[in-house]
Amino acid sequence: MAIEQASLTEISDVFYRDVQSLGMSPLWRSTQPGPRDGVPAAPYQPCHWSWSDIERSLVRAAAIVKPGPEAERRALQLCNPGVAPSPSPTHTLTAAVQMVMPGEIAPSHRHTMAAIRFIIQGDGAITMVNGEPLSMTPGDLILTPGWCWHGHINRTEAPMIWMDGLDVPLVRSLKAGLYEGYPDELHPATKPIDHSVSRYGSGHLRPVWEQTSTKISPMLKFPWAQTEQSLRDLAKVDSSPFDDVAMQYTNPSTGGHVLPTMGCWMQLLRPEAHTRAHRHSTCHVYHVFRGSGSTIVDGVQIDWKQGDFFALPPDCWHEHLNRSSSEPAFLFSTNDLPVFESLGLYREDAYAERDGHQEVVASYAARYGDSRN
Ligand code: 1HN
Repeated sequence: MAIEQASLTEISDVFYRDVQSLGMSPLWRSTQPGPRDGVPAAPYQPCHWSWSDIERSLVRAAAIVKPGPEAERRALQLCNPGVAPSPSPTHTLTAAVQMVMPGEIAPSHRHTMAAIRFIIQGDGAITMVNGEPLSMTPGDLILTPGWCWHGHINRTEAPMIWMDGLDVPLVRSLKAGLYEGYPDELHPATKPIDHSVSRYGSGHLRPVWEQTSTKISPMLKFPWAQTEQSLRDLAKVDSSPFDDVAMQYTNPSTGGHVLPTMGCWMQLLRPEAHTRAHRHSTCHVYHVFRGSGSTIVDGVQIDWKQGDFFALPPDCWHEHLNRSSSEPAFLFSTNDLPVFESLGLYREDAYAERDGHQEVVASYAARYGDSRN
């Protein structure tokens, strides 16, 4: 018996060595691609960045580097230790905060990675996207689809600050990243300012001679005034139990997402709103455009105020609160929803216990405060 067992062990050892050397791997020894009980769980931590840290760091960066040959962009990437070493807030999305000082030019380049910009501070600087000059005002969303030439110029008297969101980690994982610098400083304007807003900006009308639908929104800027009005109008008639008054920016040619890899939302949390918790397979990076409140993520409370950023990993339970009794909160967010929808991977569950509200077990500072050190 002992001899038989020993020889079986020997035979299997030889087998495993042989299949490995032949470029094969026994499936029964591979780990499963997800939780074995079929219950989703957040694979990494959420993360929070305060506006005071970001703004102070941008001011310091302005004294150290100028956009141009030494630093193509003066942008600080938001890094979640949960996805390190990727310098990103989630495993699919990059987020950065960029500052362009008066008189500065961030030279044109293009890459296969797509970008969105949400304007935070300043008024009137220009992003040039494939020959279309787009003027920037706080609350505007501006798109830079993949492989479009883009550069930034600030001819105003004040610093211009915005959020950059990109699909860099996703495109990198697909080994589809390509980059090219423009041979001159700024790719020139070939269209009038805000050209695509003039064509499609009404939101519900399009030129009759335009019949084509494209996966990339032909409208490259979504002005704040219209966004705010749409949210205030929707608030009068409807809301979501999980996101309160939330709207997705839409591609006017399809009604779908603005880009194939990134979706964008603006959310109005009404005074004293407290949403029910849910979880979904997508991840989201939030910027607090206006107001203050909290988001409870897997029982951990993240308190946020104007200018802050926070990132939600996939499959975390989360619910939002606006604690003000008089002021609305406006949350901008970007997400990887289009990828999940087009691949048929989107899942969502409502939190069934405690009337849809989680028990708060820790503050973000107590749970993760030291995680960046
Ligand atoms: C980029 O190209 C810009 O063009 C901003 O303004 C931020 C972050 C990561 C990778 C590329 C820009 C970026 C970026």
